[in-house]
Parts: sequence; C-alpha cells; structure tokens
Amino acid sequence: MFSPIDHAMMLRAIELAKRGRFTTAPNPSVGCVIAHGDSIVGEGYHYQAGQPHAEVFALRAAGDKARGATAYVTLEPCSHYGRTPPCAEALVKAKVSRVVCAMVDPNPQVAGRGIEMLQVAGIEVQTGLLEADAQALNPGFIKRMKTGMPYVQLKLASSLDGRTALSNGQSKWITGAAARADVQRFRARAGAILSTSATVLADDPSLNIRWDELGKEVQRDYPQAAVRQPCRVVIDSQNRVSPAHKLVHLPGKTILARCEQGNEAWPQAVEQLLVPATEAGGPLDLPALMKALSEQDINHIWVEAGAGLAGALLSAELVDELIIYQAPKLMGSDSRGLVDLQGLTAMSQVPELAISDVRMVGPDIRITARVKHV
Ligand code: AOF
Ligand code: ZN
Repeated sequence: MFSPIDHAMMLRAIELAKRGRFTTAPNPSVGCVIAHGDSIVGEGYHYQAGQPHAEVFALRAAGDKARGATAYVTLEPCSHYGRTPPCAEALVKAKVSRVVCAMVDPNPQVAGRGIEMLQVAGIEVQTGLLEADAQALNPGFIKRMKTGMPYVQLKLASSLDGRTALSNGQSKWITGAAARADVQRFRARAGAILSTSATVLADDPSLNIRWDELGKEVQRDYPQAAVRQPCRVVIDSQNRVSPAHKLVHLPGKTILARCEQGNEAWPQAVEQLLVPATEAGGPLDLPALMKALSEQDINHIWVEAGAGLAGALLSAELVDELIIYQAPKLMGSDSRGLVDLQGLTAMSQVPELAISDVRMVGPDIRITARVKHV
C-alpha cells in the first residue's frame, strides 16, 4: 500500500513535527509534507497552540503546486473549528489528490471526521504509515485524549546500587552535569513538573527550564524567546510550602495541590488546587490530582520527587514510563532506596518493567522503562 517514497516523505514529516516538541503543548506536534512523487513542494509543522496547523504552513509554501499533490501528515487533518479552521477543508480547497496520515486523531472532536471530509470530497486517503513513530511524538496528547488522564514520566536518580541518599540524608549530586542537562530537556517537553512539599522543604528547588542548559540541538528548535515554563505542581497536603520558597516566585504557574485552602499571600501565578484526601489528614488522592491536571489541559507530567511519591504513584498505577539515571557509585545498603513500595510479600506483587532504552549520559547510565500493567 505504501511505496518507499511514501515512507521517506512521512519520515520527513515526522522530523518536521519534532521541531514543535517543546512549544505545541497542549496541542500535539504535527508535521506535513506536500509532494509530487519524490519532489517536495511544501513543508510545515505546528509550532504553537493558536497558530496555524502543520498543513496550513505546508499549503502556503506549496501555493498552486498543491493541486494534484500528495499531502503527508503525521496526524489526521482536523475537521473542527478550534483555535484555527479545519485543515481537511484547506486540503480540499487546495485540490490535493491524496492524503496519507500516520494516525487517526484521538481528539474526540476529530476522530475520523477529518478523513471522512477528505473522502467525501473525492480525495484518496490512507492511514497508518509509520504509525508507531507518529504516536511516539505525542504520548501525552494521545493518552489524555483517550483516557482523560495525563501521561506520567517518573524521573529517578541513584547510585549503581539503587541508592539515593546516605543514611544521614546527604544526597547532592549523585549524577553528573550531563544527566542534569538531559533532565532539562525532559522538563522542556512536559506540560507540568510534579514534586512534593518534602522536596521543596528539603532542597528549595526551582523546577524550571534554564535555556542555556538545554544544549545546541534543542536551542535550534526552541529559541530563548519561546521558552514556556512548564507548570510546577507541588503536592502540599499539609500546607507546608510558603511564600518564602523560591519556586513560587519564578516565571510560570505554580499549582499547590492541597486538601484545604491556605490564606498565605501568594504571588498571582500561584494556584491552590483542592484535591480530596484519601483518608482524614492522610495523603491526597493521586488519581484525583492527575484527573484535575488533565482537566487543565496538561498532557504530560514529569515527576521529580523522592522515594515516597515515586512508590505511591507506582502503587496507584499512575506511572507510564520511568527515566532512571544511575551514577557509577556504590552507596551501600544503609543508604536510602529509590522507591518506597510498602508491604510487598510476594514476587507476584512486584511491579514489572519493560526496558525500552539504555544509554550513557556523560559518565552515568540512563534507563528508560515502561510499567507493565497486568
Ligand atoms: C491538524 N494539524 O498541525 C495539529 C492538529 O485549537 P486548535 O484549532 O489548534 O486545534 C487543536 C486540535 O487540532 C488538537 O487537539 C488536535 O486534535 C488537532 N491538532 N491537527 O490537522 C495540526 N496540531
Ligand atoms: Zn488542523
């Protein structure tokens, strides 16, 4: 069904889509190529929510040459009037003769209707070319559209023997500068960075993006002027975070997830989000928090906290992917462990992971693993 030229064109569209990976949230990253055979006449990608979609930029570049061409799009062209008019209509008007999309749009406002609009207009439509690669562009958008829950990536950093702090609490810096720069790049793709009041009280972290630490390759697609600070979300069920902490004053929004409203004098960009507790005075309801964040259009959450939240999120089956950095150090069994998982008494209860990638980051190892939900 798909020729080698089709593959090459869709690969190009995926490369274009990647350029928007830091800026499109909450919209998906989408790329589009318009071609006659192997000759490209227009290219485009979606850069920012509110701005034109990928197809519009590609059609503008192609001009009259779009007539009779094939449009390759990494996501089904939209059929709805959102912040912008429907791309399916624009493709019909431009008289392309064929549209190849990598995947159907999971947005219930579209979900096949874009394809239908094209077909009704007599355009040949094919779907599913390099689908897995296209899905990998937007794990957060896809999960939120399909389930109403955000995609959760849990960052962990430890010694080679899985330890995070000495028994006296000392922990600064286990992993190296390259791993910290890598973390900056993950943060930049997320809609929110999730942490806890325990981490804020212990470290007074910034949990922000520092453009000069992102590296040249990222800076090309993400100019300093475009930097969008992911929202910082701090689980603060005992109202312990105060206006004296650094992160509430940094650019971007900070959400304090609390069980009860506090009456501190917060800067304007601080929101208190009330989330029920699981029991009186106990920890807050993590699935309810995730759902509330998804309702604020947050697709993708990057978690940086301690062993407690890591264990609780894993136990609640809220984690999609773990990013584990391991430093070439041994800290011994008196030191603190990576994840608090309480009450495990049988190997059958142990969360199982599937490792999808392992690589060196400076002197450290980075392991990417998905949680297998049984
Ligand atoms: C496309 N091409 O490049 C993108 C699409 O609010 P709007 O108007 O920007 O619409 C956002 C929705 O449009 C988004 O949820 C997704 O369904 C689709 N994104 N569609 O045809 C694109 N970014
Ligand atoms: Zn569109």
